[in-house]
Amino acid sequence: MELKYLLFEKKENVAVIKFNRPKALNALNTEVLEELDKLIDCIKNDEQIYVAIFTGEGKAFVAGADISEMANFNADEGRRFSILGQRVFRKLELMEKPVIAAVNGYALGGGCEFAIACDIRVASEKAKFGQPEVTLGIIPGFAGTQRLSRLVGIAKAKELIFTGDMIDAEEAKRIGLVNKVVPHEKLMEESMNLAKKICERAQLAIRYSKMAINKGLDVDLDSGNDIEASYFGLCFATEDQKEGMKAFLEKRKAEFKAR
Ligand code: CO8
Repeated sequence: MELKYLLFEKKENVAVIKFNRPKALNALNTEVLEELDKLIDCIKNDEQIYVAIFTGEGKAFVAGADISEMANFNADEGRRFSILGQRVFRKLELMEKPVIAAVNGYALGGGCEFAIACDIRVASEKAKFGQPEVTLGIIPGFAGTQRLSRLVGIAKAKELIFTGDMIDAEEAKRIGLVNKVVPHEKLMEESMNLAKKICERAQLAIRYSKMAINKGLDVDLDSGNDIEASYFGLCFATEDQKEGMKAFLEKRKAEFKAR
Protein backbone atom coordinates (compact mmCIF):
# COMPACT_ATOMS: atom_id res chain seq x y z
CA MET A 1 0.00 0.00 0.00
CA GLU A 2 1.38 3.44 -0.97
CA LEU A 3 1.55 5.88 1.89
CA LYS A 4 2.32 9.58 1.69
CA TYR A 5 1.65 10.82 5.20
CA LEU A 6 2.07 7.70 7.31
CA LEU A 7 5.20 5.61 7.87
CA PHE A 8 4.50 1.97 8.50
CA GLU A 9 6.79 -0.80 9.65
CA LYS A 10 6.37 -4.20 11.20
CA LYS A 11 8.57 -5.27 14.08
CA GLU A 12 7.78 -8.95 14.64
CA ASN A 13 4.11 -8.91 15.63
CA VAL A 14 3.93 -5.17 16.24
CA ALA A 15 2.91 -2.58 13.63
CA VAL A 16 4.52 0.81 14.20
CA ILE A 17 2.81 3.68 12.42
CA LYS A 18 4.16 7.20 12.40
CA PHE A 19 2.18 10.29 11.40
CA ASN A 20 4.63 11.84 8.98
CA ARG A 21 3.63 15.34 8.02
CA PRO A 22 5.98 17.19 10.37
CA LYS A 23 5.91 20.54 8.53
CA ALA A 24 2.24 20.85 9.49
CA LEU A 25 2.83 19.21 12.89
CA ASN A 26 1.15 16.06 11.51
CA ALA A 27 -2.22 17.82 11.18
CA LEU A 28 -4.99 15.57 9.92
CA ASN A 29 -6.38 16.50 6.53
CA THR A 30 -8.76 14.46 4.37
CA GLU A 31 -5.88 12.65 2.65
CA VAL A 32 -4.29 11.60 5.95
CA LEU A 33 -7.65 10.35 7.26
CA GLU A 34 -8.24 8.37 4.06
CA GLU A 35 -4.77 6.80 4.28
CA LEU A 36 -5.39 5.99 7.90
CA ASP A 37 -8.70 4.37 6.98
CA LYS A 38 -7.00 2.02 4.50
CA LEU A 39 -4.06 1.30 6.78
CA ILE A 40 -6.37 0.25 9.63
CA ASP A 41 -7.93 -2.30 7.24
CA CYS A 42 -4.46 -3.66 6.43
CA ILE A 43 -3.55 -3.95 10.11
CA LYS A 44 -6.87 -5.60 10.86
CA ASN A 45 -6.43 -8.19 8.12
CA ASP A 46 -2.74 -8.97 8.71
CA GLU A 47 -2.63 -12.10 10.87
CA GLN A 48 1.00 -11.43 11.78
CA ILE A 49 0.10 -8.15 13.49
CA TYR A 50 -1.03 -8.49 17.10
CA VAL A 51 -0.61 -4.91 18.37
CA ALA A 52 -0.33 -1.48 16.72
CA ILE A 53 1.61 1.52 18.03
CA PHE A 54 0.93 5.02 16.67
CA THR A 55 3.37 7.87 17.12
CA GLY A 56 4.34 11.12 15.37
CA GLU A 57 7.38 12.40 13.50
CA GLY A 58 8.97 15.57 14.88
CA LYS A 59 7.69 17.64 17.78
CA ALA A 60 4.03 16.73 17.44
CA PHE A 61 2.03 13.56 17.81
CA VAL A 62 -0.81 15.23 15.90
CA ALA A 63 -1.54 18.96 16.36
CA GLY A 64 -5.17 18.54 15.35
CA ALA A 65 -7.31 18.57 12.27
CA ASP A 66 -5.84 20.64 9.43
CA ILE A 67 -6.87 24.24 10.04
CA SER A 68 -5.93 25.37 6.53
CA GLU A 69 -8.25 22.75 5.05
CA MET A 70 -11.11 23.59 7.45
CA ALA A 71 -10.80 27.40 7.24
CA ASN A 72 -13.22 27.79 4.29
CA PHE A 73 -15.61 24.94 5.03
CA ASN A 74 -19.33 25.57 4.96
CA ALA A 75 -21.60 23.81 7.47
CA ASP A 76 -22.12 20.74 5.29
CA GLU A 77 -18.40 20.35 4.57
CA GLY A 78 -17.66 20.68 8.29
CA ARG A 79 -20.23 18.00 9.12
CA ARG A 80 -18.85 15.65 6.47
CA PHE A 81 -15.25 16.14 7.67
CA SER A 82 -16.38 15.42 11.21
CA ILE A 83 -18.16 12.24 10.08
CA LEU A 84 -15.07 11.07 8.17
CA GLY A 85 -12.82 11.47 11.22
CA GLN A 86 -15.39 9.91 13.54
CA ARG A 87 -15.79 6.91 11.23
CA VAL A 88 -12.03 6.29 10.93
CA PHE A 89 -11.40 6.68 14.67
CA ARG A 90 -14.35 4.40 15.43
CA LYS A 91 -12.94 1.79 13.06
CA LEU A 92 -9.69 1.91 15.01
CA GLU A 93 -11.55 1.57 18.30
CA LEU A 94 -13.61 -1.35 17.01
CA MET A 95 -10.56 -3.14 15.61
CA GLU A 96 -10.08 -6.11 17.90
CA LYS A 97 -6.30 -5.75 18.11
CA PRO A 98 -4.91 -3.50 20.85
CA VAL A 99 -3.68 -0.07 19.83
CA ILE A 100 -1.14 1.98 21.78
CA ALA A 101 -0.65 5.73 21.28
CA ALA A 102 2.99 6.63 21.94
CA VAL A 103 2.46 10.36 22.37
CA ASN A 104 5.74 12.11 21.54
CA GLY A 105 4.62 15.75 21.58
CA TYR A 106 1.54 17.90 20.87
CA ALA A 107 -1.71 15.90 20.89
CA LEU A 108 -4.20 18.68 20.30
CA GLY A 109 -7.78 18.77 19.02
CA GLY A 110 -8.15 15.88 16.58
CA GLY A 111 -4.75 14.59 17.78
CA CYS A 112 -5.96 14.31 21.36
CA GLU A 113 -9.17 12.73 20.04
CA PHE A 114 -7.11 10.21 18.08
CA ALA A 115 -5.02 9.32 21.13
CA ILE A 116 -8.21 8.80 23.13
CA ALA A 117 -9.56 6.45 20.47
CA CYS A 118 -6.50 4.23 21.05
CA ASP A 119 -6.64 1.68 23.86
CA ILE A 120 -3.59 2.71 25.90
CA ARG A 121 -1.65 5.98 25.94
CA VAL A 122 2.04 6.17 26.80
CA ALA A 123 3.23 9.78 26.91
CA SER A 124 6.68 11.29 26.61
CA GLU A 125 7.34 13.85 29.33
CA LYS A 126 7.34 16.37 26.44
CA ALA A 127 3.77 15.52 25.40
CA LYS A 128 1.05 18.15 25.61
CA PHE A 129 -2.67 17.52 25.41
CA GLY A 130 -5.62 19.78 24.79
CA GLN A 131 -8.87 20.46 22.97
CA PRO A 132 -8.29 24.02 21.69
CA GLU A 133 -11.27 23.99 19.28
CA VAL A 134 -13.17 26.78 21.05
CA THR A 135 -10.21 29.09 20.41
CA LEU A 136 -10.95 28.56 16.69
CA GLY A 137 -14.73 28.95 16.91
CA ILE A 138 -15.52 25.23 16.62
CA ILE A 139 -16.06 22.26 18.92
CA PRO A 140 -14.22 18.92 19.02
CA GLY A 141 -15.55 17.03 15.98
CA PHE A 142 -13.80 13.66 15.99
CA ALA A 143 -15.81 12.38 18.97
CA GLY A 144 -13.88 14.37 21.59
CA THR A 145 -17.07 15.61 23.23
CA GLN A 146 -18.05 11.98 23.65
CA ARG A 147 -14.88 10.03 24.44
CA LEU A 148 -13.07 12.58 26.61
CA SER A 149 -15.88 12.73 29.18
CA ARG A 150 -16.09 8.93 29.23
CA LEU A 151 -12.36 8.78 29.92
CA VAL A 152 -11.68 11.60 32.39
CA GLY A 153 -15.19 12.38 33.67
CA ILE A 154 -17.64 15.08 32.68
CA ALA A 155 -16.20 17.91 34.82
CA LYS A 156 -12.60 17.59 33.59
CA ALA A 157 -13.73 17.11 30.00
CA LYS A 158 -15.84 20.26 30.18
CA GLU A 159 -12.98 22.21 31.76
CA LEU A 160 -10.55 21.15 29.01
CA ILE A 161 -13.04 21.76 26.20
CA PHE A 162 -14.45 25.08 27.54
CA THR A 163 -11.01 26.60 28.26
CA GLY A 164 -9.05 25.12 25.35
CA ASP A 165 -6.10 24.94 27.76
CA MET A 166 -3.15 22.68 27.11
CA ILE A 167 -2.01 20.32 29.87
CA ASP A 168 1.33 18.57 30.23
CA ALA A 169 1.92 14.84 30.41
CA GLU A 170 1.99 14.68 34.22
CA GLU A 171 -1.36 16.45 34.51
CA ALA A 172 -2.75 14.18 31.78
CA LYS A 173 -1.61 11.19 33.84
CA ARG A 174 -3.14 12.65 36.99
CA ILE A 175 -6.59 12.97 35.40
CA GLY A 176 -6.44 9.53 33.76
CA LEU A 177 -5.97 10.74 30.21
CA VAL A 178 -2.71 8.81 29.84
CA ASN A 179 -1.61 5.52 31.34
CA LYS A 180 2.06 6.28 31.80
CA VAL A 181 4.62 9.08 31.40
CA VAL A 182 8.16 8.14 30.36
CA PRO A 183 11.38 10.00 29.53
CA HIS A 184 11.21 11.28 25.94
CA GLU A 185 14.10 9.13 24.69
CA LYS A 186 12.50 6.00 26.17
CA LEU A 187 9.07 6.50 24.60
CA MET A 188 9.34 3.97 21.79
CA GLU A 189 11.27 1.45 23.87
CA GLU A 190 8.67 1.56 26.66
CA SER A 191 5.78 1.41 24.19
CA MET A 192 7.41 -1.50 22.41
CA ASN A 193 7.98 -3.34 25.70
CA LEU A 194 4.32 -2.94 26.50
CA ALA A 195 3.34 -4.15 23.02
CA LYS A 196 5.68 -7.17 23.30
CA LYS A 197 4.23 -8.13 26.67
CA ILE A 198 0.74 -8.07 25.12
CA CYS A 199 2.05 -10.12 22.17
CA GLU A 200 3.15 -12.88 24.55
CA ARG A 201 -0.36 -13.38 25.91
CA ALA A 202 -3.29 -15.27 24.35
CA GLN A 203 -4.30 -13.03 21.44
CA LEU A 204 -7.90 -14.11 21.08
CA ALA A 205 -8.41 -13.59 24.80
CA ILE A 206 -7.02 -10.07 24.47
CA ARG A 207 -9.27 -9.31 21.50
CA TYR A 208 -12.33 -10.68 23.29
CA SER A 209 -11.41 -8.57 26.36
CA LYS A 210 -11.19 -5.44 24.22
CA MET A 211 -14.57 -6.14 22.64
CA ALA A 212 -16.19 -6.93 25.99
CA ILE A 213 -14.84 -3.73 27.57
CA ASN A 214 -15.77 -1.51 24.61
CA LYS A 215 -19.23 -2.96 24.05
CA GLY A 216 -19.92 -2.98 27.79
CA LEU A 217 -19.26 0.76 28.04
CA ASP A 218 -22.38 1.51 26.01
CA VAL A 219 -24.86 -0.63 27.96
CA ASP A 220 -26.14 -1.21 31.52
CA LEU A 221 -24.23 -3.54 33.85
CA ASP A 222 -26.50 -6.57 33.36
CA SER A 223 -26.28 -6.32 29.58
CA GLY A 224 -22.51 -5.82 29.94
CA ASN A 225 -22.28 -8.98 32.01
CA ASP A 226 -24.15 -10.87 29.26
CA ILE A 227 -21.61 -9.58 26.73
CA GLU A 228 -18.76 -10.72 29.00
CA ALA A 229 -20.31 -14.18 29.47
CA SER A 230 -20.61 -14.61 25.68
CA TYR A 231 -16.96 -13.75 25.09
CA PHE A 232 -15.91 -15.82 28.11
CA GLY A 233 -17.69 -18.80 26.55
CA LEU A 234 -16.02 -18.19 23.19
CA CYS A 235 -12.60 -18.47 24.86
CA PHE A 236 -13.32 -22.14 25.52
CA ALA A 237 -13.55 -22.75 21.79
CA THR A 238 -9.92 -21.61 21.32
CA GLU A 239 -6.75 -23.67 21.27
CA ASP A 240 -5.11 -20.98 23.36
CA GLN A 241 -7.45 -21.69 26.28
CA LYS A 242 -6.61 -25.41 26.12
CA GLU A 243 -2.89 -24.64 25.93
CA GLY A 244 -2.99 -21.91 28.62
CA MET A 245 -4.68 -24.11 31.20
CA LYS A 246 -2.72 -27.25 30.28
CA ALA A 247 0.56 -25.33 30.59
CA PHE A 248 -0.48 -24.02 34.01
CA LEU A 249 -1.28 -27.53 35.24
CA GLU A 250 1.98 -28.87 33.78
CA LYS A 251 3.88 -25.98 35.41
CA ARG A 252 5.36 -24.70 32.14
CA LYS A 253 5.09 -21.53 30.06
CA ALA A 254 2.16 -21.53 27.65
CA GLU A 255 2.87 -21.40 23.94
CA PHE A 256 0.02 -19.46 22.42
CA LYS A 257 -0.73 -19.53 18.73
CA ALA A 258 -3.46 -16.87 18.41
CA ARG A 259 -6.11 -19.49 17.70
N1 CO8 B 1 -3.50 22.54 11.09
C1 CO8 B 1 -2.75 23.00 10.09
N2 CO8 B 1 -1.49 23.43 10.26
C2 CO8 B 1 -0.97 23.38 11.49
C3 CO8 B 1 -1.70 22.91 12.59
C4 CO8 B 1 -3.04 22.45 12.36
N3 CO8 B 1 -3.82 21.94 13.33
N4 CO8 B 1 -0.94 22.98 13.69
C5 CO8 B 1 0.23 23.50 13.29
N5 CO8 B 1 0.23 23.73 11.97
C6 CO8 B 1 1.30 24.29 11.14
C7 CO8 B 1 1.50 25.76 11.39
O1 CO8 B 1 0.57 26.51 10.66
C8 CO8 B 1 2.92 25.96 10.93
O2 CO8 B 1 2.93 26.01 9.53
P1 CO8 B 1 3.91 27.08 8.75
O3 CO8 B 1 5.30 26.65 9.17
O4 CO8 B 1 3.61 26.84 7.33
O5 CO8 B 1 3.55 28.43 9.28
C9 CO8 B 1 3.59 24.65 11.34
O6 CO8 B 1 2.54 23.70 11.52
C10 CO8 B 1 4.37 24.75 12.63
O7 CO8 B 1 3.50 25.27 13.61
P2 CO8 B 1 3.87 26.53 14.54
O8 CO8 B 1 4.82 27.42 13.85
O9 CO8 B 1 2.59 27.11 15.03
O10 CO8 B 1 4.63 25.76 15.71
P3 CO8 B 1 4.82 26.26 17.22
O11 CO8 B 1 5.81 25.34 17.82
O12 CO8 B 1 5.04 27.71 17.30
O13 CO8 B 1 3.37 25.98 17.91
C11 CO8 B 1 1.41 24.69 18.37
C12 CO8 B 1 2.92 24.67 18.07
C13 CO8 B 1 1.16 25.29 19.74
C14 CO8 B 1 0.94 23.23 18.38
C15 CO8 B 1 0.68 25.51 17.29
O14 CO8 B 1 1.09 25.04 16.01
C16 CO8 B 1 -0.82 25.38 17.34
O15 CO8 B 1 -1.46 25.97 18.19
N6 CO8 B 1 -1.43 24.61 16.39
C17 CO8 B 1 -2.85 24.48 16.27
C18 CO8 B 1 -3.39 23.54 17.33
C19 CO8 B 1 -4.88 23.47 17.24
O16 CO8 B 1 -5.59 24.44 17.40
N7 CO8 B 1 -5.40 22.23 16.98
C20 CO8 B 1 -6.79 21.98 16.91
C21 CO8 B 1 -7.28 22.10 15.51
S1 CO8 B 1 -9.05 21.95 15.41
C22 CO8 B 1 -9.34 20.31 15.53
O17 CO8 B 1 -8.45 19.50 15.66
C23 CO8 B 1 -10.73 19.90 15.45
C24 CO8 B 1 -10.90 18.40 15.28
C25 CO8 B 1 -12.26 18.05 14.85
C26 CO8 B 1 -12.54 18.55 13.47
C27 CO8 B 1 -13.97 18.37 13.15
C28 CO8 B 1 -14.29 18.63 11.72
C29 CO8 B 1 -15.11 19.80 11.48
